[in-house]
Parts: sequence; C-alpha cells; structure tokens
Amino acid sequence: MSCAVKTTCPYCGVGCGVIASRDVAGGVTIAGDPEHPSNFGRLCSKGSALGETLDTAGRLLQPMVDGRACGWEAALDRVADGLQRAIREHGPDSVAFYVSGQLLTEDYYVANKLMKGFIGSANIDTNSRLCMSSAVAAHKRAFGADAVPCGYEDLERAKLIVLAGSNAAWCHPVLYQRIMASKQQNPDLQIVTIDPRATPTAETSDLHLAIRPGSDALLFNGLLVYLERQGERNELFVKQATRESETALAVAAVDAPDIERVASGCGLAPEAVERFYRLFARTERVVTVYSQGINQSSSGVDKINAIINCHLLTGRIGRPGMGPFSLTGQPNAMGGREVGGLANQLAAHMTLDSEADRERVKRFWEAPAMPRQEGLKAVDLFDAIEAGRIRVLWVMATNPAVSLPDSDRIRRALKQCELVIVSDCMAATDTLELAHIRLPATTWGERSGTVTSSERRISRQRAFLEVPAEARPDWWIISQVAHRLGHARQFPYQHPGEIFREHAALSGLENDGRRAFDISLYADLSDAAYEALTPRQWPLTAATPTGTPRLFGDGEFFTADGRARFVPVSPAAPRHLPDRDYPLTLNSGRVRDHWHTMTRTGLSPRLASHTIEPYVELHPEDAARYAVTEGALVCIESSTGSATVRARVTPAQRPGSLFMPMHWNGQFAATGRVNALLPGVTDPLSGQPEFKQGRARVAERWFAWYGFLFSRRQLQPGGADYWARSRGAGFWRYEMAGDQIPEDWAGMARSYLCSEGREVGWMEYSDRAANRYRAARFVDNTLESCLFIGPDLQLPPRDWIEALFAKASLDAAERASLLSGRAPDKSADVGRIVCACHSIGEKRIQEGIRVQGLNSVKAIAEELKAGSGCGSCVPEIRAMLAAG
Ligand SMILES: Nc1nc2c(c(=O)[nH]1)N[C@H]1C(S)=C(S)[C@@H](COP(=O)(O)OP(=O)(O)OC[C@H]3O[C@@H](n4cnc5c(=O)[nH]c(N)nc54)[C@H](O)[C@@H]3O)O[C@H]1N2
Ligand SMILES: Nc1nc2c(c(=O)[nH]1)N[C@H]1C(S)=C(S)[C@@H](COP(=O)(O)OP(=O)(O)OC[C@H]3O[C@@H](n4cnc5c(=O)[nH]c(N)nc54)[C@H](O)[C@@H]3O)O[C@H]1N2
Ligand code: SF4
Ligand SMILES: [Mo]
Repeated sequence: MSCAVKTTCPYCGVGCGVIASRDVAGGVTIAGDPEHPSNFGRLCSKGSALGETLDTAGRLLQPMVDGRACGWEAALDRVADGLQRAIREHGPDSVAFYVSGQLLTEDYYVANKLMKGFIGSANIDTNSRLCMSSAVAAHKRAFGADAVPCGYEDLERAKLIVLAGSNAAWCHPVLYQRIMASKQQNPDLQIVTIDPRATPTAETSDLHLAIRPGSDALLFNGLLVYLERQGERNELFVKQATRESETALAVAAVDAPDIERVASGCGLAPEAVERFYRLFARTERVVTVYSQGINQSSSGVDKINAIINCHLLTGRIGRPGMGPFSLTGQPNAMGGREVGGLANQLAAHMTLDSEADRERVKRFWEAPAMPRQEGLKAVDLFDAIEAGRIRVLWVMATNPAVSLPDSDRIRRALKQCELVIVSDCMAATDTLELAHIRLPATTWGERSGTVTSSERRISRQRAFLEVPAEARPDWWIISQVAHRLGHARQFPYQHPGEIFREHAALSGLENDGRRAFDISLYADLSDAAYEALTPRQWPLTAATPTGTPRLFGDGEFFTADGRARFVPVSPAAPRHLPDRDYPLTLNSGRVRDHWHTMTRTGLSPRLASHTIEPYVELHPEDAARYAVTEGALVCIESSTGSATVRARVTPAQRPGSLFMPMHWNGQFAATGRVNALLPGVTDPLSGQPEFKQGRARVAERWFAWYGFLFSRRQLQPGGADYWARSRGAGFWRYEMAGDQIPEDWAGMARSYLCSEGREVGWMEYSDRAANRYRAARFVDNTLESCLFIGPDLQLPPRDWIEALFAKASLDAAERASLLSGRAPDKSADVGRIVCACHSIGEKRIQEGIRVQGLNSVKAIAEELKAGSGCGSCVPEIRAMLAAG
C-alpha cells in the first residue's frame, strides 16, 4: 500500500506541484504533479532529488538554550522573558524579527501580527528584502499596488520573451523548460537574454546582450526613446490609462538620445542594441521577465520602472502574452508580501502610513498597539543590532550570517546582540552557531500551509511525514510566545487553516476593490475545503471564484486616479565603481543544483556532484592579466573581506567581471562566502542590497600542499587552511590545501581517518622528499576512507575513487590503484557531473560528441541517457554541442 499526497516544491517561486508517495517501508517517492498548472508534471533537478533530503540526520530536534537541550516550556518562557524585558526597559523597537520567504503564509501572518499589532513595533523584516523589495517598490510606483500583471501562460503566448538579469535555465528551470517547449512548437518565438555573463540561459537564447554590469536602466531608457520615435506609442492607452509619459520620455532622452550612446554606455555593439530594439518594436506580444540581475542593485527600483515604462508606452500590459513579469525567487516570496512581512508594509496590502489602514487592521486584530512608522529594513536592522539599539533578535527560516552583505560584520553584530533566537529545522548553520536559543521547526514534508508562486497562484504544502522528535510548526512556536506575552485570546490557533481564513477575511475587509490582494473567497473556508484547496491565482473573490490569470485587462490600476504611472528614470552607475585597488566587478548568484546556503541540497549526492567547491569565474584576459590558472586556488579580496576559492577561467565571463556563487558557507568550506566580500550598499528606495556589482581583486594563492580526502563519515578537516566538503553517494568528499607541511603525514592522516578504536586495515604510501602521501583505510575489506596529498594541483582524478565506495569489497588491483594514485581503467574517469539524474560526466558527453558523433540533445539522451531525466542539464548539453 502506498499513500500519495499532493504538495508544492519548497524551492523556487515557480511553485511546482509535487506528489509525494510513501510506501509501507517508509520510503518516499517524489514525482511532478501532472495536474498542477505550474509544472504539469515536470520537476527540475532540485525538485526531483527532494527524496534524498528527507533524512532527519543533522536536524535540530530539541529546543536548546545556551547550548543545552531543554523542553519547549522552558525555551518558550526564555524567549518571552527576553522579549518582555527588552520591551519593558527599552521600548518595543528594541526587539526585531528577521523572517523569510520560505515560511508558509500562515507562519508569516502570525509573525507579522505579533510584531506589528501586539509588540507594537514594525521591526519585522525578511530575506525578501534581499530579493523582491525593489520589485515591490517599483510595482507600487507604477501600478499603485504590489501586483504582478502576468501569469506563466503569458510566456507561452508571447512572441518575444526578454529575460533581463535572469538565469531562468538554472533558477526557474521548469518555467524555462515551458518556454523552450513553447519555442519548439512556435519557432517564431524569440528570446533575448540580457546578462553580463553567457549563462546557460543566454547561450540558448536568440540574442544575448552581454551588458556592462549595472547599465540596464540606460538600455531600457534607450528602448523607450526608440519606441516613441518609431511611432509605437499606444496613443489611446497612454492617454486614458497612464500619466507622466512625457516627463519619462524627456528624462530618458537625456542619456539615451540614440542607439550609439546607449551601445557605448552599455558596452554593447550598436547592431545588437538595434536588433533588440527592432524586435521589441515590431512584436506586440512581448513579456519582459526580470530577476536579481535587475533587482539586486543600488538603483534596482528605477531599473524596473524603466522596464515597465516601455510596456506602458506600447500598452503591452494586461493582455494575453504581454507584460512586465517579475519572477519571485523563494517558494513564498509572494505570500510574504501578501501578509505584509516587510518592515514598510502592514498586512493584506495595507500600509503603515495610512491612518485608515492602521485603524482597520488594529480593529480586526483587536490589537493593543500599532506602529505609525516603518520598521528597519534588513541591512539597517543589523546596523541597529551592531549599534546596540536592537537587543533581542528572532530569526526564522533564513541564514543571515551567510546571505546578508558584509557578512563578517553581520556575524560581529550577532555576537554582540544580547539575545539571539533562531528557529530552524537544521542543527548546524552559520547563524545557529551564534544563537542563544535554538528552536526546532518542522520543515517541508512535515509542515502544512500555503505558498504563493510568481504568478500569484496559491498552492498547498501538505504534510506527508511524521513530525520528528520535538520539532514544531513555526506558526505554533510564534503563537506560544504570543500566549506568554499575554495574548492567548488573539492567537488561539490550533490548525493552519484557521490562520488562513483569518488572513483571507482581512484581505476582504472593507476592500472596495482598491486593494489588489483580495482572497475573500476563502474567508469562510471549511477545514475540509482548506485540505482540498486547489492551486488558483488571486484575486479570488465571489466575482472571481476560479481566480484571475491576468491583471489590468480593463486599463484600471490601483493608484488613486486609477491610472498607471510612468516613472522618469535617470540611470545611475553601481555605487562602487572598480578602482585601482579593486579593479574588478564582483557579481554573484546561483548554481543549478544548490539552494542558497545548502542546508538541504548539500545533503543530496546527486545535487552536490554538479558543483563540489566554491569557485570564481573570470575571463581568460583577466586570468592572463592577474596570472591566474584554471583550477588553481585564488584569493579574492575586497574592502570588507576575503575568500579563497577555485578559479574557473571561461570566456562566458565578461572581461573585468568576476562571478562567485552565493551558496558556500562555514558548514561547507573554510572561506567560500561571497558575502564576506560584498558591502551593505542598498537601493535608497527599496533597501535591497547591491549583490551583483561589488568590487574586488584576485590573486593566485599557493599552498605548501594540496590534497583530497574521501570518507564515509563526516569529518572536521583540521590542519587544512583551505577545505571544501561535498556529499557523494555513501561518502563525504573534502578538497583541501595547507600552508604548512605537517611534521608527520601519517599522524595527520590518522587524525582524520581513525576515530574509533576498532581494528582496521590501513595502507599508506609516502614519499617525504616529493611531499606525496597517500593512505587508505578499510573496514571489512570495504573502503572506509582515503587521503591523497601532493605538492601541487596535479592530483589524481577523483571519479574512479568515488566508484570504489560503491563496492562491497575491493580486489588487490583496486587496492593497489589507491596507493599508486592511478585508475586501473581510464574509462572510469567521467569528469565533472553534468546530468545529475543519471550521473553522466562532462568527459563522457564530450567523448560522445567527438568520438561517437552524437550531434543533438536527443542523440545524447538516447545513447548516453544524459538529459533524459529532469531536463535541467539540457542547456549545458546544448552549450557543449555548440562548442563541439
Ligand atoms: N538553482 C537555484 N535556483 C534558485 C535559487 C537557488 O538558490 N538555486 N534561488 C531562488 C531565489 S530566492 C531567487 S531570488 C532566484 C534568482 O534567480 P536569478 O535572478 O535568475 O539568479 P541569479 O543567479 O541571482 O542572478 C541572475 C543573473 O543576473 C546577472 N546579472 C548580474 N549583474 C547584472 C546586470 O548588471 N544586468 C543584468 N541584466 N544582469 C546581471 C547574473 O550574471 C546572473 O546570471 O532563483 C531562485 N531559484
Ligand atoms: N551575494 C549574494 N547574496 C545573496 C543573494 C545573491 O544573489 N548574492 N541572493 C539573496 C536572496 S535573493 C535570497 S532569497 C537570500 C536567501 O538566503 P537565506 O534565506 O539566508 O538562505 P537559505 O539557505 O534558504 O536559508 C533558509 C534557512 O531556513 C531553514 N529552514 C528550512 N525550512 C524551514 C522551516 O520550515 N522553518 C524554519 N524555521 N526554518 C526552515 C533552512 O535550514 C535554512 O537555514 O540570499 C540573498 N543573498
Ligand atoms: S522549478 Fe524546480 S525548484 Fe522550482 S519549484 Fe519547480 S521543481 Fe521546485
Ligand atoms: Mo531570493
């Protein structure tokens, strides 16, 4: 017997439907939900590997106070006491919550209600500040509300899709697959990608504009001017439905009078700019998608408005297949905006600066308090912690010690904070290490509630696993603290459905159509109907019971006069320009198979195999200029910190720019955090940090020894100055390097390899003069661990060693190969894993292309299986085919 539960993927904002089935033995099978309108059965590599991340090993399973496990009563009392004392002595603004777009709507609603209505401060901000806040601010300026006009269907109905600052092939893979499928059916569909890097998304587009970092506003201002000159203005729409077009056009023309000026400012060829402009001008059905390459900027709000201006001028909004489309990152980034989880929002799209809104929410909540002013935005909030103005901080479902800019400083702030409370499902994160109180939360598979995707679609996450040990849902934890603060009556929740109903009722309260977010249809939902809820797009009201696929079809916006606003935009350079000390632009972002700080994806051997180490990408010209070789370890330095990572030299990078992934942290590498290098510079309107345009320098870093270690147990690689750990199938892999040659290699090896007193087989090879050392340890003839050390980067390939861990026993040749450092059979070396579903390596695919003459994605899938699983690696395979 098996039991199947429909739920939603906990990763990106595409919001794919997942069917989780449990068999009697407790095993879980994960599949895409064919009926879910986000994915129609598809899942990307991360979604399909969810089953590998459900183990309770590594989980936080008991509340802990000052490093000691204790019961919930004691932990909750301590949280409430800490909050109460600070509020009594220093006022409500001396406490803060820092929450997350990975909370469920119900958790988020309760956290916001407690802080704003009952503690009486607006000091609740969220990691969505780092992600969506520029989009929120730009939408409000243009549309009068934080409302996303489009849906995924519009991407399929478009004739031109512009992807600005989005690496959708890796970051919104199922949506990208839908785009590619639609291109196959409709070869006329054109895709333009605007990104300084040649990402897998860019490489599979019809046109790639490798723009100068940070210059997008100029490009879109130029487009606005061009559209006007070409007579593409939608006269009727502009006249009836908008305001300020003339000012926006006049301001745009100052810096972008013609294509040549735009091209030189954006570092592009005039022909490429013209091709983009012409495509845009002549295609009625165009969707402009934007993501972090636009949002994460010190002028992100303006950039988004520059994009929206072009859609307003042409009236390409509110109709099928067209519109500006902000993709959300986290599974519930949109839900957080609905409940008002940002410090400058109230709840249900109401605002703190409106007396009427404050009064309405206060009355509805029966709240004793309500702040009149905005709270502190994430970066300012941590400044206030450092300055001692905030004394108690409660972090939920986010890892700020890694993900906030200037992260060394964030760590200092957390260290000196009087009381740090962290709710997380994992036991070890960089932020938890700095917490006084640790509260074990339930996580995906155990928790129940709702999330809202990029296209305003509300879907259910449903539990299908037992709750382990003392873990509890976030809404329960927050409500219990509210009880202890004296608010039991207003936080009576026993079930997330009750919270959802309350949230829905508030959204409809005295909402005469002026507030975009209205899900009043659900205000009286029964528990059974909440259980059975199917995915629908808000607004959801009595008039729109099946949902609203598209907004603004009637040309009515949410501003006081109902008209959309053009916003005049003067392009601004990134706040920090490269200078003599730090000549390179530092860009950062995501890899295909990891999620943020890797607390979940880092546990999956399949996902970890795609990228095993933190790295920096740089262009061959810069590699030559700064004497950096491919595969070397390099030190990246900035005005705020440094990191040591592996160098990847690639023409996909723009000369003058570096790219580092955001994922690595203290749990997975010694010094791989890109945010140690990025300063806390933000957009003055949204408070969103400029994560894409820091500045840095690079230099190769030489070590006295290099090595790697494979072990079935997780180890602490003490003695290594550089290390990075990754999960393999049945083992952990450590890449290492050290500044000092140890007195005794065998002693060092023993300290890593032998922890228990059992009798073990042990083999070693040592060449002291050449600084080469190899050791392997066997338990009952199976390989338990092995260590390889050498004086330079010329270490043996790792792939065949991985294969040895899958074997129940090793023969004499295999044992000997471990000590000689040579694979017994050359074909065992498959190279870096490209296809995570079938573990197919780069070298195997290259060989297929060159030797077997496989010349299409289809041929490779049929012959090698690579690309035939979830499809996330198809863009990379295409790029390999193109490279030949
Ligand atoms: N695999 C994976 N997928 C994810 C996530 C993950 O951690 N891993 N996280 C999710 C989350 S929360 C988010 S917010 C989304 C983010 O999704 P994306 O925004 O698509 O991802 P990023 O890699 O942050 O950045 C996108 C691109 O912006 C480019 N860029 C940098 N500077 C500029 C510039 O000046 N102009 C332009 N036009 N582009 C620029 C970068 O080179 C990068 O390729 O991904 C979501 N999906
Ligand atoms: N340099 C650079 N920095 C960036 C970015 C970038 O592009 N470049 N992107 C930014 C963006 S867009 C984002 S969204 C952030 C993301 O950054 P974070 O939010 O810091 O990253 P996560 O690893 O997703 O952290 C989520 C935490 O919640 C825990 N968790 C999971 N499920 C639950 C649950 O149900 N309850 C609780 N209480 N905890 C849970 C996880 O174990 C994990 O510790 O990073 C930002 N930082
Ligand atoms: S695209 Fe992938 S990560 Fe995003 S929701 Fe779908 S399966 Fe999950
Ligand atoms: Mo994000």
